Amino acid sequence: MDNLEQLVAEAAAAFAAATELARLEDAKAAYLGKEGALTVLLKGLGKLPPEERKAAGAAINAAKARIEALLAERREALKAAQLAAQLEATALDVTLPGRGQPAGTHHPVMRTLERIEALFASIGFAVADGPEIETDWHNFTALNTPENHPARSMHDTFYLLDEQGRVRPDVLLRTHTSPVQIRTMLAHVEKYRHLDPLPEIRVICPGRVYRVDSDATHSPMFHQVEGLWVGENVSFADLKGVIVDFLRRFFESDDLQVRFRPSFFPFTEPSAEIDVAFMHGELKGRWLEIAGCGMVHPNVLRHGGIDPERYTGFAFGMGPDRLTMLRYGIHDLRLFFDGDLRFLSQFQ
Ligand code: 2NL
Repeated sequence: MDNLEQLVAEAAAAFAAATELARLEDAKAAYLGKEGALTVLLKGLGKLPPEERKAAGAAINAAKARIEALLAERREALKAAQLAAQLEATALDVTLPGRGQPAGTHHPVMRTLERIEALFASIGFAVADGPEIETDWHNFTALNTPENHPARSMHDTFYLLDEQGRVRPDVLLRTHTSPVQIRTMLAHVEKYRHLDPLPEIRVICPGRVYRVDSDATHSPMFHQVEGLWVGENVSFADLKGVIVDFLRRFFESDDLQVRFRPSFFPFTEPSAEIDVAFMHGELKGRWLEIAGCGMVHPNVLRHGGIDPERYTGFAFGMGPDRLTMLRYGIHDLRLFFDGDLRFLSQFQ
């Protein structure tokens, strides 16, 4: 019987030493399995003298029951520990404050565009947009650009490829937003063909444009805003009034000096470059080129379906990227397009 006490103590120690359920089942086999110590003892009962069998059988079964109880107890303890560890590993503290979703903000160039749109809206301009992939006709031909003009070369303009990877000479990424104004004129004359005279066109066209050019002050994609006013008696004096008023309001400076310098564009005649001189701040007293403008060339009006003998118009184009750089004192254009939040989040 001391042997049985010893066996129970051994089993208790073996079960306690098992720290995983699988090891515990291994330990069980040594005592309760087919070849286990207790099974062997029970099988051996038959060899005992009959008068000893009953007592020995009872003692072995009592020991077996104790071992089974120890096993069950250890099994429950290990299961509970395993569950506790699993819960701990996957614990989720639902009382922690959320990480939150930062609200985001408008891109500085978009803020400039919205400002420009609001100022022109206040004097009766609509906003129009159109495709960034354009035809050669809308982007160049309709704008009176000569066939051999350098802007039409692959050095300056991104052309699209056909299925065989060959350059398509007739489809390109627009190099300015002027094609939107061509489309606006064509749609306008179609819509109001029953009206005489035609209602005036007053529209600005903001959007992305593309040129083969890349350095600190040029990006292959940049923004442009063009404006167009067409009517029966639209003059260069109207052009000057609209532009000067716009620039003074845009830069919030009533004494902003504005200068119109003769220039050339294929799509306007006469044409002018617009310079401004700031009277305050970092740029005080310096003339800076800010936009181009002119009276719409008769050929361009004609391509827009408008009779240049009856109607005149002025147009202008400016670069909101550059205007944004001036407004915020930024010296590298690429910062606008790198998508670096350390830069962009400064414009809240
Ligand atoms: C510049 C110069 C300019 C225009 C754009 C235009 C559009 C039509 C007809 C005539 Cl549909 N002209 N646009 C005219 C003069 C200048 O842009 O320096 N842009 C950044």
